[in-house]
Amino acid sequence: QQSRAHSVAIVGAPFSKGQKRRGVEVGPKAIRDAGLVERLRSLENAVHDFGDLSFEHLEEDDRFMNVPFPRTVGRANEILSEAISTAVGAGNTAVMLGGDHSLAIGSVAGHAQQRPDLCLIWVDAHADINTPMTSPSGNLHGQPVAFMLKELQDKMPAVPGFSWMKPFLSAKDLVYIGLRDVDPGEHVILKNLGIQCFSMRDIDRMGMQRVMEVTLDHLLARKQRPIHLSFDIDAFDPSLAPATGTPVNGGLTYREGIYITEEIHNTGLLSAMDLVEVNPALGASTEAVEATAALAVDVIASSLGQTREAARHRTARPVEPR
Ligand code: Z70
Ligand code: MN
Ligand code: MN
Ligand code: MN
Repeated sequence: QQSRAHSVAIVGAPFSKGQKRRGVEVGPKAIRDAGLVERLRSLENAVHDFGDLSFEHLEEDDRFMNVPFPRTVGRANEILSEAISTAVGAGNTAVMLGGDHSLAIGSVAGHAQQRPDLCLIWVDAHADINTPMTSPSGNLHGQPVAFMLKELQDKMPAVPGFSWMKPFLSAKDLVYIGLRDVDPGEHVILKNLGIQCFSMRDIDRMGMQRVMEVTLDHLLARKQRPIHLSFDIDAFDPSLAPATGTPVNGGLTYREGIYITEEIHNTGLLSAMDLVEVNPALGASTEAVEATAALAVDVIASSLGQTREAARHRTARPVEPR
């Protein structure tokens, strides 16, 4: 099944209210401008570009605890969840282009509506599992996983804007890769719930090949099921992905990042993915922004069948021996 073409739906989510820096709402445009659609088509995928969603700006949206714009973020995620649910329900592999990582709430929730048995691979420098009580910043892009987990239900207050959703994911169905900036409250949650995490230190010790073996075994050994990949570009080292809001030194190499996505593609189970936190306003130069967006395209293409072993051609066929 490795060579079968996929039907891919691209959903742009130009949204930034899950954090405080402007510019990440231009991420979808930067990733498209870097040639995403053409690249995916060159891999023999049927590509349906749903365009960019338009999100409402809510005038009345007071802080909840220390969380800014809760209703605006909640409503954007509700809209996104419907788009992803529709895209997956129509038989596509959904690709959500962020936007900040708060959008994973809607993306994974919409995916789970169609595929309740999904599992989640979260590639990020950060765990994004703060609750409004543990969050040092209040920013919702540092909290999306807490909204998803059933085990955190009694630790989560009723954040305005999120009454459309219920927690739907079990802690055992989640694996983190690339962590290196975890808040104290997050660390307590990860330990208490026994979540499978591979920090950059673990990657240094084990190597990425073993990390992916254990990851896929953890999630799939009992039964094959759909994978949601939520990929924060800041998982990469800032030298590779400078145009992002919260760069943290000591990140993934290009080869480690692409190995993750190749292994996920090879399962044949990727059902939806996010590529978030590309912020074109934060690169030091045009080149820095373009390099970050090009890396995002490589991550998505590799998740959807681009290999380092052999290029694919859309029309050319192997020459028949005479
Ligand atoms: C911090 C917080 C975060 C991304 C920063 C940072 C979270 N743990 N996530 N950049 N993508 O504010 O909760
Ligand atoms: Mn394939
Ligand atoms: Mn993140
Ligand atoms: Mn991050």
